[in-house]
Amino acid sequence: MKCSALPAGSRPQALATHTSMQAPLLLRSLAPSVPKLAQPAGTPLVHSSLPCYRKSRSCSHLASASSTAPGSTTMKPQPLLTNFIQSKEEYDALYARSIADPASFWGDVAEQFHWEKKWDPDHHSFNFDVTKGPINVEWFKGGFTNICYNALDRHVMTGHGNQHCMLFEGNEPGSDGAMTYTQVLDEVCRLANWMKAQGIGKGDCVAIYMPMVMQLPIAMLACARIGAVHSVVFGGFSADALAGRMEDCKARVLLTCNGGMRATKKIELKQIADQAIEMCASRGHTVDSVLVFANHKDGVAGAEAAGTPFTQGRDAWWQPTLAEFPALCDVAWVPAEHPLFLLYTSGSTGKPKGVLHTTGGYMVYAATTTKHAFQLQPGDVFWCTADCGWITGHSYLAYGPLLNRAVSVVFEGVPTHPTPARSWEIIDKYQVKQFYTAPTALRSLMRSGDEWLSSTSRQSLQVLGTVGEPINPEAWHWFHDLVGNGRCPVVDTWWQTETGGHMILPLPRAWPAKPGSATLPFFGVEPVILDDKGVELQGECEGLLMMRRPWPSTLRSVYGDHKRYEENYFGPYPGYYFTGDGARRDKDGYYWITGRVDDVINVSGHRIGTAEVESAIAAHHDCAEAAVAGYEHPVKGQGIYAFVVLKEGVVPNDQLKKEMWTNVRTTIGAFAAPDVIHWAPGLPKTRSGKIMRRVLRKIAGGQENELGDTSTLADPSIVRQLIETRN
Ligand code: 6R9
Repeated sequence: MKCSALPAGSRPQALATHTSMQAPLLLRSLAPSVPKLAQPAGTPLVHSSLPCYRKSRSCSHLASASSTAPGSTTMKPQPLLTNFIQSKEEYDALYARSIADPASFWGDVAEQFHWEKKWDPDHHSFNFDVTKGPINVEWFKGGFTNICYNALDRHVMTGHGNQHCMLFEGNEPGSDGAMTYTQVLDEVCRLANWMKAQGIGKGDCVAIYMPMVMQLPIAMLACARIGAVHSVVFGGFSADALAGRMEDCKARVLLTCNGGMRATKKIELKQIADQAIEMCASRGHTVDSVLVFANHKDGVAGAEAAGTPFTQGRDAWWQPTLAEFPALCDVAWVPAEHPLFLLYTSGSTGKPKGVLHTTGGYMVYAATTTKHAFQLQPGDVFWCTADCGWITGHSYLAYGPLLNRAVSVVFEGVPTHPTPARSWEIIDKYQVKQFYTAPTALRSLMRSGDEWLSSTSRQSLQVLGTVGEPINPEAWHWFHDLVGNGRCPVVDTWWQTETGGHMILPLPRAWPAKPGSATLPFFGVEPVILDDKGVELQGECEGLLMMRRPWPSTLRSVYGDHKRYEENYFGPYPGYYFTGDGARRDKDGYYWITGRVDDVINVSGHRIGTAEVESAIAAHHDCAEAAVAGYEHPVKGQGIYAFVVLKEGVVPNDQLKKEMWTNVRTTIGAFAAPDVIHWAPGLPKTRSGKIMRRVLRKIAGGQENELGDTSTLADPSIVRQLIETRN
């Protein structure tokens, strides 16, 4: 990995001037315009004139970053949550404070970060009740900061530039690399400067479509550095899905890659990206600039020789292009509520929603949960196996670990390649202390046999974590007893794209776990269980999981559709955020997530809306109607079961099945392809024409004895026909 820095003292090259600055995009309107920072007499803003990074190398600026914030002349409160939680009693006391006075609680936690300007004393406000006006959430009002500065510059400035920031493990054993904090900062600055040269500024949206290489978190950080808003699209999404997302957020710049290997499969990302750009163009949206990282052992030459498509004038190769840009770039100080990123996620209806997170609250919450969930200390080697295309990769591979000055492992491959011992070998190779993965991955490794663990020690491990779906007790025990040799707590973290960070989880060694339960809420999180009439249940109970108040990384909007945000999350039960999950609370107050209560399927920890799969199948000319349900799957958690009604006269056959299956792969991505296609004579509908999904779920799961009342169906006989035609 070549990441040379400019020699100390050398002058940054002049940046290209932008004669063609684009008109401000919509996102800009979400953020208040940046006022000139008030500068109280006698407290000079150290970072106001020179590029921050350049200063970061100057010894005269090694003073504590936060001491430069205006207002810091007064006595500083003691930062909160700097030490790990030792006991349930300690947690109880802090939790009570976080609920009684959230503004002062999170204000004290936020003291650990650099704020170019401190937040106002009354920085927090919210409304969760649609009947009382627009839904809004605000944290750290009045404060200005930058998450990239906090994740990188802050550590370089305090003398940790030579510490590893990321360790890269390629698809094939032996292909690896590493970057220090200084090297990452250099690369981030070069990329930020390139984006500025494309006219990208505060509030502009940049699309990122890359495999798991270090340049993916780098791309996210570079956007954040200049106040641009990133929208990472998972590399497993199809051209259609990428196009829809780029169009929705009006991304003019795409950061991508020639491709890569996943196990033995070649992924041609650039080809897919090109198709997506064409689709956008045909619908009137132009992507002007594409930066292509050459992910090949022979760099650009190798990627070119492998036939990567390239459009002159629009495309540029990452490595040679960025080498021309300076490794110094000013930080854009943004208001705490400035948009940081969009991440599209599936809901129960309509197209995927662009979940919007903002800067200050997300930063404080992602960093604090990372630290306490995993007892993470600076310099720890932390491995989160999630892809940055999902929220887990955002919060716990990129931002959370780097904000804590950890060493984050970036793994391009899959845990079963070349053998199911790969994860354990990587843990030993890098002496990983915290390992965070998904139950589906554990189940698949468990099935491969315990013998794959025997050649590794995994002695470095201290904390194990899971996310994405409920973990079955068997997998929990396998993880705890075998992978962690019974030494490491297992942290089952329940949270969502919308929550930005962990919500319910056991803090390691602070209270006893119960396999399958995420246990207790994190600080500031107030879960409520409602019955379906909206009545709050107390004590031991089961019902709908809601949140009574915001936490700092609450989603702030659905991009471009605040109404949908209000209706979706706050409409069903005014006064609460609706998670879409069901939960049970036991006698100890522990929460047990029972799964989605809406039409979202969770396949291998990936959320897929039934509506999205249905519309991809229904796009086939021979399909009259389709309905999709989830069913229990031994490895994936849930599988996708599609009931398909063919048009009159069409004879069902395997070729048709294949075509419909392919439709889903090309519209959404391979991970959403149905496991079962059932040729259905009809669908169970009420007299008002609503599909009775409860019945379909039971049939898909083979639970025909638990169908419940079907008397309200327009044609109750359809149920028997469906059971008979199931193969
Ligand atoms: C982080 C993430 C969110 C949905 C969520 C729930 C399920 C996540 C879980 C869990 C039980 C856990 N989920 N973690 N269910 N136990 N520890 O996965 O975000 O992709 O938005 O999915 O995943 O159903 O509502 P996202």
